[in-house]
Amino acid sequence: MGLVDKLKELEEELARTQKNKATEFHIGVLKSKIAKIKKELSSPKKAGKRSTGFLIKKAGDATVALVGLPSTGKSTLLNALTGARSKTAEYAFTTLNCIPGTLDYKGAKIQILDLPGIVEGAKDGVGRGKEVIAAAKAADLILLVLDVFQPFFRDKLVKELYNSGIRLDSSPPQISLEKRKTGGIQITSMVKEQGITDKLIIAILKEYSIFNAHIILHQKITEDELIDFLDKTAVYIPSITVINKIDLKEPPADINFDYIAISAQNNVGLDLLKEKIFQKLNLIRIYTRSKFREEDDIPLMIRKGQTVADVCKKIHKDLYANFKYALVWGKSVKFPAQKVGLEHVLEDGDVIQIIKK
Ligand SMILES: Nc1nc2c(ncn2[C@@H]2O[C@H](COP(=O)(O)OP(=O)(O)OP(=O)(O)O)[C@@H](O)[C@H]2O)c(=O)[nH]1
Ligand SMILES: [Mg+2]
Repeated sequence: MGLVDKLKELEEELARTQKNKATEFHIGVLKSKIAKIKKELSSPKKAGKRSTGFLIKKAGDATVALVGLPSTGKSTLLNALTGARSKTAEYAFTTLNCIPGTLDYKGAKIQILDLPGIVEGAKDGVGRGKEVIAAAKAADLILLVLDVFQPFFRDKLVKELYNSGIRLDSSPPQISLEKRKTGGIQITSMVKEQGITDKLIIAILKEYSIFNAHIILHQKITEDELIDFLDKTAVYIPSITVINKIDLKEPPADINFDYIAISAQNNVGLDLLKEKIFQKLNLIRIYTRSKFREEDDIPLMIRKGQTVADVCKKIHKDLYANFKYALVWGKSVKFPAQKVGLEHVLEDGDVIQIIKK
C-alpha cells in the first residue's frame, strides 16, 4: 500500500473512533502515525512533483496574510489598506494569485498579501488551497477575513489551518527532550496534571523512533502538542479576525470570538485595524545615531524582544561581525548613553549608536 492510501486509511480510522478513556491511547498512536506520514509526504524528496507555490518575496518589516472564503472582501481590504489595485468582483475566486501591497504605518512597512479565497479542503489542494496555506505559513500575522453573512465560518477556517500545521494564537508546547543511549524513557512532569498517560507518551515517542530519552513536561500537554513537538513542522502565528461588510448588516450578537468590525468598501474600522495589526506584530521603533549625524528620523523596525545583535544584522552583516559595543538612550537603559552588548534587549523608541572595533 502506498503512503497516500495508508494515510487515508488511518485518517478514516481516526474519524471513526469515538474519543473516550478506552480509546485515548489508540487515538494518540493513530495521530502520531498520521503526522509521520504527512511529514514524509510533504518532504520535497518524496513528493515527486512539488507545488511551486506563489512567487512572493518577503518584503518590509513584517508580512500579513489575508485568509478567508472567496468574496469576503480580501482584495477590497488590501486595496483600502495599502493603495494596491488587486482586482475585486462579486464572483468567487476573483483573485487567483498572490497580490502584495504595502501598508505604511507609524514608520513600519508592513507587507500585506492578498490571497485567493480558501474553501474547505484547501489543505488537500481544493482551489489553490495548498499555495494559499504555504503563503500563510510564511506570514508573521494572519488576518482571518469573514463577511457578516458567514461569521461562523471562522471555526472551519481555523480547523483547516490547524490541519495544515498552522497553530493560531498559541505558543509551542513547553517540553524538553534529551536523547540518551540507554535506560528507556524517563518522564519528568513539572506540573500536577500531566494531561496524557506515561504509556501514551512512550508509544508516541516510539513512533518517532525514540526509545531512550529523558522528557520534561513544563506544562500540561495533549497528544497533539507532543506530536507537534516531535514533528517540528507546525508554525505558531498570531491572528486577527475581521468581519467585513458591516455596512450591509449588523454582526450577529452571539459571536463568541474577538473580532474587528469593518467595511473595507466604506473605509469603516480600518484605522483601528491598522493599529491592531501594528500591535500584534509587536514591532518597535529603533533610531540609529552615528558620529556624523544626529539620530535618523526614519526608524528601524524590529520585533519586541529583539536585541542589539538583531539591529546590527538588519543594518549590515559587517556591523555585526565588527561590533565592539553600543550606546543606548531610551526606555531600555537606566541612564542615557549607557554602554551595552549584543544581547541587550531594546525597547520602543530607543536610540542606538553602534561602535565598531
Ligand atoms: N457592501 C460591501 N461590499 C463589499 C465590501 N468589501 C468588499 N465588498 C464587495 O464584495 C465583493 C467581493 O470582494 P473582493 O474584495 O473581490 O473579495 P475577495 O475576498 O478578494 O474574493 P476572492 O478573490 O474571490 O477570494 C465585491 O463585489 C466587493 O465590492 C464591504 O465592505 N461592503
Ligand atoms: Mg480577491
